[in-house]
Amino acid sequence: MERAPVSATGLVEINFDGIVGPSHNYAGLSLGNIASASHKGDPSYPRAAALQGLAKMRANMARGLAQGYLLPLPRPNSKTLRRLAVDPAADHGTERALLAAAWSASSMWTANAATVSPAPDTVDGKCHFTPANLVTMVHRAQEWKDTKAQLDIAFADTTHFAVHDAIPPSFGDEGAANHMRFCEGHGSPGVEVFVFGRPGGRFPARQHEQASRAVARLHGLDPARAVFIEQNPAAIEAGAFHNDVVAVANERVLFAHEEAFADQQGAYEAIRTAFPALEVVEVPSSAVSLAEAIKTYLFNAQLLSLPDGCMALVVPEECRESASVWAWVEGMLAGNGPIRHVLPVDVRQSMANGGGPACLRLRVVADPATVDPRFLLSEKRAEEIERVIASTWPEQIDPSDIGTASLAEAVRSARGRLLDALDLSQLG
Ligand code: SUG
Repeated sequence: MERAPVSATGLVEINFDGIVGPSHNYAGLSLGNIASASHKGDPSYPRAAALQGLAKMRANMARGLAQGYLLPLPRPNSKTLRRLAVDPAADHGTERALLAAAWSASSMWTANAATVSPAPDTVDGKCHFTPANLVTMVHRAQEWKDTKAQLDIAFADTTHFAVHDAIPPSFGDEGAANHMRFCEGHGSPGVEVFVFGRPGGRFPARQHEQASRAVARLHGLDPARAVFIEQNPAAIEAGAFHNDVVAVANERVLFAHEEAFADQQGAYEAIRTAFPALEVVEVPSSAVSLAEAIKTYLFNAQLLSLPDGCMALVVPEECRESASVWAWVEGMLAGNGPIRHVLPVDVRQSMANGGGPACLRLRVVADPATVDPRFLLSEKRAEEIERVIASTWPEQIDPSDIGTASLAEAVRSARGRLLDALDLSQLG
């Protein structure tokens, strides 16, 4: 198999996907996330969800790309239940929603786990991580300490990595979902772009400008190579609760919807000033409306550099089912642009909660030899993960199952089996 190009420093992009946890369910917890709201109360299929995610990881590994994973967090979260004084058997109203929050498998969306600044961008030459505080949503605000515990193990080598605490509230930080990096190659110095929202609209602006600026300072970025741009309030209003619902970047390419940014041309200019080689692939609203882009998650894609030097876009299957999106994709492929392949993937269980292929992964640039191997996927580990999921993940969860002692026990024991299989029981 051809391997991903290794830079002179041994740095490659490693995608760390979140393994979908055994309590995956549809509780309608995320205001402003249209898929989450519209699937509220549907039965969920955690086993199928986790296997879909694993198949995506395996497909990328088979393309010769380095692949890692992060583990599901402990659920139901007894600390959250205790701190909010929630009755574990609450059966209606706000208390029921808080109960569901403590059961959420939302850590699967690792694009919100942290912001990552690779070593070539930082003043001390280390790769920096800041876990996202996710303070806007109660079910997500409980994630960061347990996420950090995993980052501390996976990236324990302090000669190469620095893992910070989350930015304190009240500045909301949602991590890599609102961060893009431009570079000539993953191992060369990059320009980092932070996209924030301004509060005041119908839906929460989940990324605060001051959180983005604090992350850039913490990571020791060169101010001339850190760019801050505002997300289009109309995009947030239409359901783009993170920038990665309307834009994605890889190396010198920005793939964005025409209505992604508050000042579209100003945003391109600001990036180009710091990174003159910028190549923009813009999808006009006349070809794909903002609503259709959000429904299909065309931009919530993995834009990958393949070992042969081509770029491929891994999009949700839903894109192929949309006449306007697929017509645009076919036209784009027939042209001479930088994106040479478009590869649909089935992550429907995650999509129904507003999480596409890009939400499910955290991009890290590192030499795999410096990462704790227990977080790196191999075919053997994929088989073990698959075995545990197939034998212990609940097949179906109905809304009324949330809060029951029997499901709590099944979920805890399934996660425990996975930790044991991966020799990570210390995360207990
Ligand atoms: O935070 N959905 C997640 C989806 C996160 C997508 N991530 C990126 N765009 N990078 C969210 O809104 C729904 C949970 C529920 O309703 O049960 C949820 O949390």
